[in-house]
Amino acid sequence: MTLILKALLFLLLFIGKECLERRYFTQEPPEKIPGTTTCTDGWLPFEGSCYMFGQTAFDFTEAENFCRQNNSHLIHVESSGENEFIKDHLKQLQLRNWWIGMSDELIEGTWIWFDTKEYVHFSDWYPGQDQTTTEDCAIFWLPLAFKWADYSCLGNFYPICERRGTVCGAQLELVG
Ligand SMILES: [Ca+2]
Ligand SMILES: [Ca+2]
Repeated sequence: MTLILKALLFLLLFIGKECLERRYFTQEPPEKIPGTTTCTDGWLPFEGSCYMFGQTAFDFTEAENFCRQNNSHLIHVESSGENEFIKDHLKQLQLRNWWIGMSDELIEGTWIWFDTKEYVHFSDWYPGQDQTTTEDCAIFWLPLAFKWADYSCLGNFYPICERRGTVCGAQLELVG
């Protein structure tokens, strides 16, 4: 295989079609490309992740399953930037409560991400809304401007699914 063919294969495998299209076939200035998150249709990009806002209400377990069927998980909110971005977006949607992918079912008051079992570090609880023994799941709570509240995992709310997006730019530097 010639060097050129190998280089082309590398580009397609490691950068992906969407990045190439953005890089070479759009009018966007090249300096805006690095770090841009690309998502498939219907998913909202933000800082390396893609989000999908479900249109059917589920209990917590069903909501997580819905996300898994869409190659994702219920949202992990890991920074104030991510939290504010999502809350701003929720204000533009139909007014609803939305699941966050965490639980304190195993140890009351200790919140972990449901799929990875890792500790939750960032939080945005409405005061007093994280310590209820009968409420082991959490939502963006509409009446409190989407601050977080614990709630029964059997509640019926809407899923926000999150998965990794394609971040264009970094790999291009290696080739170019
Ligand atoms: Ca996240
Ligand atoms: Ca609890």
